[in-house]
Amino acid sequence: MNAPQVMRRARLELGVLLFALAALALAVLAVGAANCVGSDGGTSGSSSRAAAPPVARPIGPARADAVDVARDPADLPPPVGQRPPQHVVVELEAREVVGRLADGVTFTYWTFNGKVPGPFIRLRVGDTVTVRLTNAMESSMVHSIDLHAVTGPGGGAVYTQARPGETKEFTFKALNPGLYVYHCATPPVAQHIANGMYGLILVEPEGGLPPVDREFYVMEGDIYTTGAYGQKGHVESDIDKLMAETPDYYVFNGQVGALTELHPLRARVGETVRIFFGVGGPNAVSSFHVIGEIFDRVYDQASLTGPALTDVQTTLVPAGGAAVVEFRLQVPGRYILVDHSLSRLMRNLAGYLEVEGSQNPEVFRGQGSADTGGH
Ligand SMILES: [Cu+2]
Repeated sequence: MNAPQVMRRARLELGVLLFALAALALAVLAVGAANCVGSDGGTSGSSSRAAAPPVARPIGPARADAVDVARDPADLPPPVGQRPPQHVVVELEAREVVGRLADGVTFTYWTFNGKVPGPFIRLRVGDTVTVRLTNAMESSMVHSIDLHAVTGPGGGAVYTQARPGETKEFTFKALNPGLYVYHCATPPVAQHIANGMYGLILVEPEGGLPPVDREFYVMEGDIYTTGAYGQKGHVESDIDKLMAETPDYYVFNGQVGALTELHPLRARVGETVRIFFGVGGPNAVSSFHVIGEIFDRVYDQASLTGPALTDVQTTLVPAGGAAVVEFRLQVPGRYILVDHSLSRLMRNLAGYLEVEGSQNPEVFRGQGSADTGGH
């Protein structure tokens, strides 16, 4: 054979060999798949796993020492007021705490200062800010902070990776007004956020925001647990569900019932209300809506330096984003804060705004007694 013939022959033999190997591999896979289905009723393969109903895995009993981590939505500092830019020191502590997640369910949270969301930080544009983060001695993980209000690498995370017992700090100048999310930025970042490490920082524009009667601080998060939704006991974070973006719980202010049973928002007819609303996530996007109200003004994407949108029903807030909404109260009763992806309401994602005051039949009236539900 001449050289080209040798090459053709070699290619032919290689082709036959590869074909035989491929056939063998397919046969092995087929036998393996058959064994999986045969041995456990079809729950091993990835496709059959998706179709299987959720299985409650055994978990330990709920922890008796669990605390409420929910941040009261009325817990935020007053407006900065008319002052020149100054140097502000913000002290935060990363703290791992066992908290009540839902009725009969406890969860190991990772927090800033023991509550979810972390403290509401309030500044004005032009302030110089030193952020000092201490990681509690009892922590099991490294923690850090990335503030979206920061101009600089990592939003501060490059200087704040703190081991248990360490304190780290950095300083930045608040150049851009707005309402910004902050969060832990230690890998896996999504897990640190899902476990509760997020909050809001407001950089007021020069002259501040227009005065209102009441301000509230509300954040939404999604939580991934080793138990099924509602399964009673103590649960930890579940990395597989986090990777699949299939949360068990959606929460306002850290835990189920935070803004209904523990800390409902309260106001009176005739008052103006402002809600600073953020999404810690890590993954879910929120369609924020208040049942029975219309937002008179929405600072879309929490941009405070352009004109606000007016007369908005539902506002879209991205993961790691925020919005500021304002409205005036004309009619007493219970208004329900929801994410209008309403399957999440079926997981008890809701908050109450309880409004007291005189009836206003010109604006709203009915016959018979009112049913407080809706939607
Ligand atoms: Cu962390």
